[in-house]
Amino acid sequence: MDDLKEKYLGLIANAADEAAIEDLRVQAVGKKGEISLKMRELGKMTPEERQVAGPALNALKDEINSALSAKKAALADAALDARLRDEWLDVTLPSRTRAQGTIHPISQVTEEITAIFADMGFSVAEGPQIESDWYNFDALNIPGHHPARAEMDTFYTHRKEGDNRPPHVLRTHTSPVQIRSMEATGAPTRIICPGRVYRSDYDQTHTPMFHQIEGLAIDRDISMANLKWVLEEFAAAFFEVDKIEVRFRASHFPFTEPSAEIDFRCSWVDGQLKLGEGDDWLEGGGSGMVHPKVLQNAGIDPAEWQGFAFGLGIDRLAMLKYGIPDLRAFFDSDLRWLRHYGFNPLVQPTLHGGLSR
Ligand code: 2NL
Repeated sequence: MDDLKEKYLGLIANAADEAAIEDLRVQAVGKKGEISLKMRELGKMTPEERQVAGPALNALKDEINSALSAKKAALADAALDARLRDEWLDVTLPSRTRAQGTIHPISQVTEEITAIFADMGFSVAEGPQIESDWYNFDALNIPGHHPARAEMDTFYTHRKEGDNRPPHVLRTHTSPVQIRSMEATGAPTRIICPGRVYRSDYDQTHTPMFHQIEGLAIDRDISMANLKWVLEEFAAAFFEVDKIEVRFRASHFPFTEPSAEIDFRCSWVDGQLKLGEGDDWLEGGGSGMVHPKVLQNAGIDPAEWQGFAFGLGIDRLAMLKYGIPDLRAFFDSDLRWLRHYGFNPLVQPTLHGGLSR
């Protein structure tokens, strides 16, 4: 029995892995293992012999079993240690400073605008780019016969032969996102909706896909004065100047009443645009107080709530801020252009760290 004990404890101590441990377990204490066979011999012994050999064999079996599990645990620990050593990674190392790609100016400007409005308490809402005609037009007080539908040069999808439901459209503005958001969360609300929009138009200043950002603030006593302040705060932060004057020009949109075109004070000296000073005005977008019918269509009671909305062209803002002359180049995917106008992907635009460094 001492020989058996020495043999197996030695083998267990030298086992290389968990598979070897399992082999040894079968060999020693498995059903047909060496110790088990010895136990079967107990039957042939005299009662006196059995009284000595029985407990001794049981003790040996226990000892081998605990040696097996101790070695198994030690091997598992060693395997884990080895894995942790292999997979070690120095997370304190700085990132690579020369990244492969650059951030597209439209993504950069969208992030900059988002940072500015987030600071004023607006959250970002997104929605589908393929819309029903209800969300894109009717809910916004643009009925079927309204010239705005034709003016928008809408892209329509096809219906199957015989399906007379109105076709879906590629959204012509991000307003449908605001309708969906009002339906979902009700009033009060403060959101901006950046995203791709589509109109069938292509020349020096128009591409069939472009980017818009709309803003919406609904509460019990929101006014055009709040709108003007928000736009002035936005423009000063975006163009990185101390102060900018906003001018409202009377306008008309079916979804706002009253409606105003947004102009920013600027100067052009030697072809160089400067914002916040001078005697010129730069067209910035459209705005107004949300039409009561639009609030109603979005499930908000216009007797209790009112608010402003505005729409800005992201691509145009990017061209103005970064001196990009041709709109169409935005979507050419020319690597030389992208490297020239692109932004460092490791620098996030923030109000405290700077928008465009
Ligand atoms: C423009 C004009 C505008 C809006 C967008 C809006 C959205 C809802 C309700 C009312 Cl849900 N209005 N959006 C309002 C006025 C103007 O955009 O020329 N954008 C570049």
